[in-house]
Amino acid sequence: MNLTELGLNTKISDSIINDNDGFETGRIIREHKERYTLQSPTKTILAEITGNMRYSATDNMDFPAVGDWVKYMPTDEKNGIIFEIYPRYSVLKRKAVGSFGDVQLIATNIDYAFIVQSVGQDFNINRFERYISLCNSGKIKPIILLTKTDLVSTDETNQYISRIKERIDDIDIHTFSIKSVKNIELINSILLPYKTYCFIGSSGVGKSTLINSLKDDAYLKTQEISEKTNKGKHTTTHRELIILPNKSIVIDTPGMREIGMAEDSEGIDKTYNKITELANNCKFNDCTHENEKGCAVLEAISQGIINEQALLNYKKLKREQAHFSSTIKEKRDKDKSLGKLYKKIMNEKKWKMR
Ligand SMILES: Nc1nc2c(ncn2[C@@H]2O[C@H](COP(=O)(O)OP(=O)(O)OP(=O)(O)O)[C@@H](O)[C@H]2O)c(=O)[nH]1
Ligand SMILES: [Mg+2]
Ligand SMILES: [Zn+2]
Repeated sequence: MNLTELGLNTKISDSIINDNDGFETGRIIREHKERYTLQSPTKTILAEITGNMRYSATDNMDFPAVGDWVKYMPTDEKNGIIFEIYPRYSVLKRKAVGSFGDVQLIATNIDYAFIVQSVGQDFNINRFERYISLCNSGKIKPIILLTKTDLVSTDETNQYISRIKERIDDIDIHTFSIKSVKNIELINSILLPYKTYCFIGSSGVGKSTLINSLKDDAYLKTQEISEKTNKGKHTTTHRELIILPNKSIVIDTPGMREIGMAEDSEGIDKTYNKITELANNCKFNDCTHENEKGCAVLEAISQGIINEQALLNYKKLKREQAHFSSTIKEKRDKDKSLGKLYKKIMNEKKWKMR
């Protein structure tokens, strides 16, 4: 295996410095609690970060994530220490669940993300737009993948596709069923060698099943969804990077319940580019597109150019993003004043010790 086979490309190779002083280059392929499995051309290493990295970290972005390229030093054949995370060219992140003003990194240095939903109860266009916004924020090209199409008729599958197209343009949409050899072959041919793909979506939609079908062995654990709730049982618990026989690189992720917007609003604007462009023509600069006179967005809705549901979802995502930005600012201010307080105490201590 060489670095290209691990997904190294020109977007990352420029920042990698090979100074031959005992350091090596690897890619994070699995994340454990405070430990990381990394892959180099010759070794699979279980690594920890340096104490310095840990203490200087201000948020989750400063810790390694699956997909990261790192500079590490092996301590023996199986263990090592990570000294540096090379700059990421793309980042998939969301608002961390249940914590105040923090983000969670899902994966990094990804070229494409398959946003997976199964036909039936899981299908939700608002959620597609959420995921697409995260991809657009993180400079990742989104692809829609509709799974379990064996459960419905071809007509119904086509209806699902039309419903997506009514709301979202400029996106590739693929359908998949594990029961169709043709479908498996098609996905196999779509995946390009040395490119990195991430699979994201709710639990039970068949992410791991699909990835297994592209491998020569059933490597990932899969599990039937609950009969009672019709939902997945959160079978995948770790994010994991896998190199497929077709030389593409895929990252399997655990099913997500919440896909909260992080601080970046450009991703939302790009997802709803029709709305953001039209908003420039609104009479008032601070138009909320609620009921103002001369609102170009509302006008477009009445003409059927924009879907009303899309506008509602756009506003919701924007509100969430704004709320998150203000909590993160509050947190940073708090951290700053805590830092000042700490410095003051330490200074006083120094005085006393003199
Ligand atoms: N009918 C049908 N069932 C499928 C298909 N793909 C997957 N399944 C089933 O759906 C269930 C869940 O599949 P998984 O691959 O574990 O789902 P997952 O998305 O990885 O779920 P998490 O790991 O929990 O996020 C399993 O019982 C699969 O056999 C499909 O194309 N058709
Ligand atoms: Mg899974
Ligand atoms: Zn307006």
